[in-house]
Amino acid sequence: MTEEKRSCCQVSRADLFAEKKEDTVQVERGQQSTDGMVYLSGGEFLMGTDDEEGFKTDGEGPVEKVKVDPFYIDETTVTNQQFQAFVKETGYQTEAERFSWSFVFHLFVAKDFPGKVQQVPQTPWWLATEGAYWYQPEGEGSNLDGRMDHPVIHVSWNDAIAYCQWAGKRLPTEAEWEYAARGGLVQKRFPWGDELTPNGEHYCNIWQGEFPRHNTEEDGYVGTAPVQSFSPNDYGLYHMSGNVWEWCANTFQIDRQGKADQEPVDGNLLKVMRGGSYLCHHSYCNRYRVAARSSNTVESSSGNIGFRCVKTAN
Ligand SMILES: [Cu+2]
Repeated sequence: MTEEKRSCCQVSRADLFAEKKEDTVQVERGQQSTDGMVYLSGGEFLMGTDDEEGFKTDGEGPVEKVKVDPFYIDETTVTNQQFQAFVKETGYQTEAERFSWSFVFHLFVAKDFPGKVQQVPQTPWWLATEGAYWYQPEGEGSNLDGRMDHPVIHVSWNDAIAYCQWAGKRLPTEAEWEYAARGGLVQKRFPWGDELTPNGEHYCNIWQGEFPRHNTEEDGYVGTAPVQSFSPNDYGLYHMSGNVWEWCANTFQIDRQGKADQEPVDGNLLKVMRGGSYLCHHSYCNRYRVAARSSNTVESSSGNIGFRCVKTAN
């Protein structure tokens, strides 16, 4: 995995010096329900890919038979609306708030933005933006008007865990995530098949045009899209490719058998992220394929990372 390949759409707090305020909130369980979730019966499936275009250095292969137990999974990623309900009830403060900044893609930061902005050296299209957090995704002066049905962003793995705790749910394991994303199809590139745009139609929210400056918006979006836009896969799940990266429960290991544990980065474990985001483009990262993998530290957050929850079925 070269630096350039890694960096187009993934950025980590470990890339910059960062200090944060202590957490004071104890999250308690709220109401529990399986509304908006799909029941999946589980079973064996073929995980990963041995395809030429797959990134061997990411551990996309070898293809292996993996079994998952029955579970419920959110049809969509967690929305701003849902996350707001969680925050209102618990007073939870996200890590972006405690660090007082998060990573925003450069095109979304206002030219006359009054706050502090710091460019990430290797990935100058990522700006550590003062005051950016889920409720004001582009920093001070921005808001969620018209975006309550968009995925919540600027949430770290730790934030996602806190939300899950409150919702009586959990993050999917990587295997559960991929099983769900494949929607019953066997060894296809995308949740809907092998072709990116069947009949010229867009099935996901990724980048078109010249990264990182010009997005032609052919799919209708530069940034996040509402969580129910585009067609769901055959399991009724939306945006398993594109829109926002989704946190998974497990620690990232190149070797999925667990023989080669990933070393912590600055003392932080790396957690798996799947699905790719609105910034993914074939020429740069090609990680909107269903077998593609990425990772990040538990306290990292950016404008293209979100999550969905699952629940064990019993
Ligand atoms: Cu990408």
